[in-house]
Amino acid sequence: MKSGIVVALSIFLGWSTAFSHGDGDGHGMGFVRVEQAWARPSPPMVKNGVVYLRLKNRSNKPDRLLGVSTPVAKRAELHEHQMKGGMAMMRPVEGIDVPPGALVSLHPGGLHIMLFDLHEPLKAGQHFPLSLELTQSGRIEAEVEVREMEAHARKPKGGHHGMH
Ligand SMILES: [Cu+2]
Repeated sequence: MKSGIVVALSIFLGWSTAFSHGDGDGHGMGFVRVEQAWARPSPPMVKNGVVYLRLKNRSNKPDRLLGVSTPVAKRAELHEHQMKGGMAMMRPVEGIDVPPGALVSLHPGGLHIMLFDLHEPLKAGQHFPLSLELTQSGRIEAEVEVREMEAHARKPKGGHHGMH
């Protein structure tokens, strides 16, 4: 019984190590990986920005995103969008759960990362670093690409409210 558990654990550890070696960036402990991090360009007078990304949990342990920070903004918050009385509102969330094996998507109209007090406008083509703090994975460094949203990512009819 006991040896069965040890074998299973070592298989899991070997598996996760193999993956973290293939990551390229090799940051963090390799539980959760950041994919497709991007931000919209910000107009010159707008001091806020928004970041979208995907969190892939390759482990069998639950993880949770607790917070983010970046040198390009004074403050960053985890937000979610909600429909309230037919209007899209957003509010801060304390954390974002990343269950074992899950791919959690932060995308327009849903969960997102809000940047406050940008030091400079975000320009298309620019890249900037983003630090993510998770309970299991610890600190992960990601790179965010500034770009326009792809046409297929959103339905053409807007009715979009707010600064996103
Ligand atoms: Cu927001």
